[in-house]
Amino acid sequence: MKNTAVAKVLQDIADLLELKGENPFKVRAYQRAARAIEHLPTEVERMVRNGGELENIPGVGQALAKKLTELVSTGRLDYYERLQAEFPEGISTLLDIPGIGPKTAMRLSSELGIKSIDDLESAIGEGKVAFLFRLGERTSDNLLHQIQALRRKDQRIPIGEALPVVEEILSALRPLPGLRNLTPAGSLRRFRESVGDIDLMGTADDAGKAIEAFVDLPQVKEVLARGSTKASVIVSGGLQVDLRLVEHERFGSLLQYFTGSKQHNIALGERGHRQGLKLSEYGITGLASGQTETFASEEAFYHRLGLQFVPPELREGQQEIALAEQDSLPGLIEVTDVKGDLHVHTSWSDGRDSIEAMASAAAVRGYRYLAITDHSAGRGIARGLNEERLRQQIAEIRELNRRLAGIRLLSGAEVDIRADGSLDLPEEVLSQLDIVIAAIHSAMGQDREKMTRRILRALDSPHVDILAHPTCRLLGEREPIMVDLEAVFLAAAAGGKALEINAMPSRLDLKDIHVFRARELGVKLIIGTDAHSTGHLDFMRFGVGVARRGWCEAEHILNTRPLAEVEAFLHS
Ligand code: DGT
Ligand code: CA
Ligand code: CA
Repeated sequence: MKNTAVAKVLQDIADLLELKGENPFKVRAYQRAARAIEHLPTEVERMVRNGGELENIPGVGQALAKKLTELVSTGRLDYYERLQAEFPEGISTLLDIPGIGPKTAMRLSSELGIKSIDDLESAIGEGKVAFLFRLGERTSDNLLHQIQALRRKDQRIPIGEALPVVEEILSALRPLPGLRNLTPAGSLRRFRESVGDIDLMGTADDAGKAIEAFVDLPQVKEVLARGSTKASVIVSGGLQVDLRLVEHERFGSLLQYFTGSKQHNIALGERGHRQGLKLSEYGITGLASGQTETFASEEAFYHRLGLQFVPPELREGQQEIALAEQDSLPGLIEVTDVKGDLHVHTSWSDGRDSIEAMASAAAVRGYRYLAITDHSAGRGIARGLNEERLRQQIAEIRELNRRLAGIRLLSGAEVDIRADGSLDLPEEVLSQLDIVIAAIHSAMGQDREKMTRRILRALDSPHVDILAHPTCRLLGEREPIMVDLEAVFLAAAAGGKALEINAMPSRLDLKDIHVFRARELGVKLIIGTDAHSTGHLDFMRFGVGVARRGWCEAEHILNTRPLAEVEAFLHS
C-alpha cells in the first residue's frame, strides 16, 4: 500500500470524524498524520515490516500506530470501515470536492441521494442543487467548476512541459501597459514536479483590458470563464491557466494566498486566528477591529505575522512555519550558486555536440568546470564508448584543457551497472578517469532485494564517485525501480559517495522527498543535467528546484563548490 493511499484513508477518517462532530483535536490529529505520511520519504509499509518506528511520524501515537499497522499489513482497517458504515455511501467522495463541507455533503446525500461525482454533476445540471440550498446559480456553477477542475487534476502535467508554456504566456503579456507583477503562483511556483493547473497573478491599472488581452492570446483554445478581474482558459496542450488581477497595493496577499499550498495556508490561517487575525487574498483583517491591512509584497505579509519570508518551495505545511517563527529557515540553493555540471554527454556517445561545444556552452553559463561523462559500451546503450575510445577521449580532453581558458574539463564516464552490480568498464580504465558516475540502464525489473544488493555492490567500487538517477523513473512513463533507498542513502553516506539529482525534466531523480531524506542523512548530492546537447545545460534550474524542495542549501550540493573542493571529494 502506497503512502498516498494510507494518507487518503487518514484524511477520510478526519472528514468523517468532523462530520460526526467529534473532538476537533482528534480530527486535527488525523489530518496532521495524513499530511506527514503524504510527505514521508519512507513507505509506511516498509516501516511496519521493519518493526516499530511509526511513532516517530508527527501526529502518530500508539493508537494510530496500531491502526496503521493493521491497514498496511491487511489492506483494510476495521475502524475505518465501521466509521464509513455510519454514513451514507459516497460521503467521502463529496467531501473531497473543494467547497463542500460536512453539512452540505450530508444534505446532498440524504436529500438528493447523491453518491458520486457523476450524480452531483447531473443534479447540478437539473437545477436540483441550486434549489436545495436556495443558492444562486453562481454557487451551483462554482461547484460544477470545482468538479471539472477535480477531473482535470487526475491528469497532472509535468513541470518540464508546463513551465515553457507559462513562460511564453508571461512574455506575451508582460509588455502590456499598466500590467505589473505578473507571476505564476500555485504548484508551479512551489516547483512541484507536476501541476494540476496554472495560477497567474498580477496587478493592473486597468484589469479589464489585461483580461481581454489574456483571453485573446493565440495560445488560448477555450475560454472557461471570464470576469472583470479574472479569467480561466485552456491553452494548447490542454493546460488550464487562471489569471487573477488586483490593485497594486494588494499584490502581496494575493500572491501569498494563491501560491498555497492549501496545507500551508490552513496552518498559517490557524496561527493567524490565534493572533486575532484573519488572512485572505485581500489582506489581513483584525478580528476585533474589522480593519483590513493591505500588503504590496509577500515579505511584508509574512513579517506582519511575525514570520520570516518562506520560500515557495517550502510551503507544504511541514515545519516551515515553526522554523520561520524562529528565523531559522534554510538559505536555499540558487541557480547562480552552481559552478559546474558533472553529468553531460557528447557526440562521442549519444550526445549531439562536441566536447568543445559543450565546454564553451558551459563557460557561457559561467561554469568553472564540466565533467564529460559519456556512456560506457554497456548493453542497449546507443553508441557507448569501449575502452579504446575512452582512452582516446581522455587524451583529447587533456589536450583541450591545455587550450581552454576559464573552464576545466574533467574526464569521466557514465558507467553502466550490470545486472549483478559489476561495472561495465575494467578497473584499469576507471582508475584513469577524474570522475566516475555509475547508473542503471537495464534489468530494471529486479526485485527489491536483488536491486538493492546490485546498487550497493556498485557503490562499493572504489572508483565510483556518484550514483546517477538513482530510481530510474521517467515521469509519467516508467515507474521507479524497486530499491531500498534508505539502505542506498546510508551506504552512500558511509562510503563518501554522492547521489545525483538528475535535472532532466523527464527524470527529476532523486525527487524532492528523497532529496530531503538523503540530505538529512548527510549524503553528498550533485545536480547533473545529463545534457545530450548544449541547450540541455539549461535543465539545471529544474534540478535546483528539486533541491530547494528538498531543503538544500548550496553547501549540500557538491557542484556549487569550487573546483579544488570537487577534486578533493573525487580523490577521497
Ligand atoms: P495544483 O493546481 O493541483 O497543481 O496545485 P495548486 O497548489 O496550484 O492548487 P490550486 O490551483 O487548486 O490552488 C492554488 C492555491 O490556492 C493553492 O495552492 C492554495 C490556494 N487555495 C486553493 N483552495 C484553497 C482552499 O480551499 N483553502 C485555502 N486556504 N487555500 C486554497
Ligand atoms: Ca494550480
Ligand atoms: Ca487553480
